[in-house]
Amino acid sequence: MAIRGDGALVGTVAAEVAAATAAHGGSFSRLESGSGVADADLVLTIIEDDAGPQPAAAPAPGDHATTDDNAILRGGCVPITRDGVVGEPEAAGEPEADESFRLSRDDGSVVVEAACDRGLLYGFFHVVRLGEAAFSGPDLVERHAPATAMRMLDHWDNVAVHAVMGQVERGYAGGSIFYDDGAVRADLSRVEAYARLLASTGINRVAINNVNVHAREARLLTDDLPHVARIAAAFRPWGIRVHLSVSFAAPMTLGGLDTSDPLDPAVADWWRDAADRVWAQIPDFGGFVVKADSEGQPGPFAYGRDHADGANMLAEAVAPHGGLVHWRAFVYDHRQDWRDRSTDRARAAHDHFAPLDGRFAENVIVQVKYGPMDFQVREPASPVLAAMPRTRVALELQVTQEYTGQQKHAVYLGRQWSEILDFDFTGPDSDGDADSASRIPSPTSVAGIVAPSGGIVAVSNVGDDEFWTGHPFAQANLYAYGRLTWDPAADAVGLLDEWISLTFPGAPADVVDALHTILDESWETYERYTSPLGVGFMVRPGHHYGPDVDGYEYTPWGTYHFADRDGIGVDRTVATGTGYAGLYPEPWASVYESLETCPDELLLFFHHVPYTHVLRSGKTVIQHIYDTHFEGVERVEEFVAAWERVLGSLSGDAMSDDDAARLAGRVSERLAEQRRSAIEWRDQINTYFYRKSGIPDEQGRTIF
Ligand code: GCW
Repeated sequence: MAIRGDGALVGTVAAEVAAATAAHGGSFSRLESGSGVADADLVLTIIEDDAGPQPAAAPAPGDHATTDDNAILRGGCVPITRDGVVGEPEAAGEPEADESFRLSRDDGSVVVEAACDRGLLYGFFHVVRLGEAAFSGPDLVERHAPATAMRMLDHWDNVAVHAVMGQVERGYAGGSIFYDDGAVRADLSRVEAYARLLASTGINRVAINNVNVHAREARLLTDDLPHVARIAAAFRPWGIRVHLSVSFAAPMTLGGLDTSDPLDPAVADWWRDAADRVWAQIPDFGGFVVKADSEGQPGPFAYGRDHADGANMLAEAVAPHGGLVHWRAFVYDHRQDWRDRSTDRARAAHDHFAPLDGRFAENVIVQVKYGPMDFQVREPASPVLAAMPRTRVALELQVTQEYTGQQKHAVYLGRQWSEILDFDFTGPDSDGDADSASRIPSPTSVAGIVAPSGGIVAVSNVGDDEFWTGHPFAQANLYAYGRLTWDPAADAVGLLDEWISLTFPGAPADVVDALHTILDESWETYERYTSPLGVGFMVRPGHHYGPDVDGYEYTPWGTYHFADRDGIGVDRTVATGTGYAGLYPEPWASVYESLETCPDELLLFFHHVPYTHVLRSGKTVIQHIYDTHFEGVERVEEFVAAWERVLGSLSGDAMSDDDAARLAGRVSERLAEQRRSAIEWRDQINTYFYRKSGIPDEQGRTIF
């Protein structure tokens, strides 16, 4: 193998290759730039030619596997040194535009070429992912580029253990990899390993602290900067920039001012100084993430200002450094009166943000949860994503399984994310559908809207757990998330295949089959045994695990199902309900408005119907509830059986007996809990609706 080129990340690739050849044999040479490219099975090289740097057409988003394109890639390459010093772009174009690489195979030898060191890193991981397959097959030339430059993970990690939320808010994988006992960890080796694994999936930005910024965490912005710089240094060799969540009240709580009014010049000065200090220590720092006027976090409302006022003031402070402000659209009234039927939480983000379209600065990204409520197993795509054409918007997903089984249940979310990314605002059968051959998302799909704009963000599911993610299979979610940010058109089950073959290399076919049996439709399975037909919640208040049908029904959180003896669901129609359905462009507004055309899986999100209402599937709502809840548990029983059948096949070439035993133990324990919990869900939901409706199950199964 041979590597040629300069740039900090070329060093990273060289170290990887050196370690690989030391472990597995083969030779490795590091070539001087300017030297000829050696004759080797694998050559990884930064493009060099006599013409010097040339601006070239940046590859199209999602450009992938084109065999007829020999164009040399040369976009805007912004070198970052080992210390994070950001150089001048070598060529015109957006900083970071060029993460692309070209892969060619000629008679079994592979050459990876990239204009920038980041591209070389991704090309290297691409070859690793392909394994032997990279070197076999017909000659080819492929160009690969990420669909979006913004591929981010947010951590909801607290520095100090929070009395209610713990070390990691909604974390189900042990403690934080960054913080322990009130301080940034001295040993960041776990963070280094994390950076490497994230880079291998395509992630290039990470926010390292909870969006709920408490007093201790606020100080990451000031006293702790040297420690944040250490974390940034751990991520840097892997092409990942670090961001911080900040408190809008910081000028008061940290700066001693008597206001945080975004239009007060002293406040703006304070933020400018704060930003200057951050970038002085971390020259490639990414920017700030802000949860403002949401669930008790401070924000501009206190001063009669709006979200654009707040975000733009911060944007101005970070702009001289090329920084970004991720401003979250998760804003709603969490102190609503359940008696007030006119307030609909689903409307809130749209009501707050859509009118502000066009007012946000260029370096503000409005970060929008995928659905209008809160990371439920099933929600319609948020209409906010389509409502702000003059604003940079990012899609926010949740890899941590807050409402989807908390990493106790095996729930592979890749399919949910694919469905959201593919959702086309111009309609189900529109001409704008993604062209699967070119893998370019339709510009009117969620992926097509966010890719050239604010990109994709998700809440991480990682902690200091020995399997990283609590449930070992939850690693598949982290993997698929990263890969989907790079290529939103990737097939979700195909990504599972990748994850399985990389995680269990050489695993026997029965193990691979068992993993597919468990994971392929695990999202739909979870949906079957939990809240039905898009109605959402029905979880235990506070920790959000396990069934509690009325747990949130009379609370201030705005998450109601309105079940009574006659029917269930939320009337969000324009005709008789909250009007939410009308926030979608046509044809969706009409599709959702009408009982005849509303998709079954979202029926109770949009409509209040009698239990005897007949779904498009031909079943009544009540019978659907019974059937899906019995089926859901039956499927989990199949998961358990599938796993038990392969327990003896786990250890082998790639896994020691010890590792196999630990894996088997953890997965078996989690599957047992999933089974117990699914039964609990089934029985509570079925019993609740049987008691409400008085309508028996057609099949006479046990309901209590
Ligand atoms: O889903 C809710 C969670 C909160 C979280 C909030 C948010 C960080 O229950 O724990 O707070 O969303 O997204 O801000």
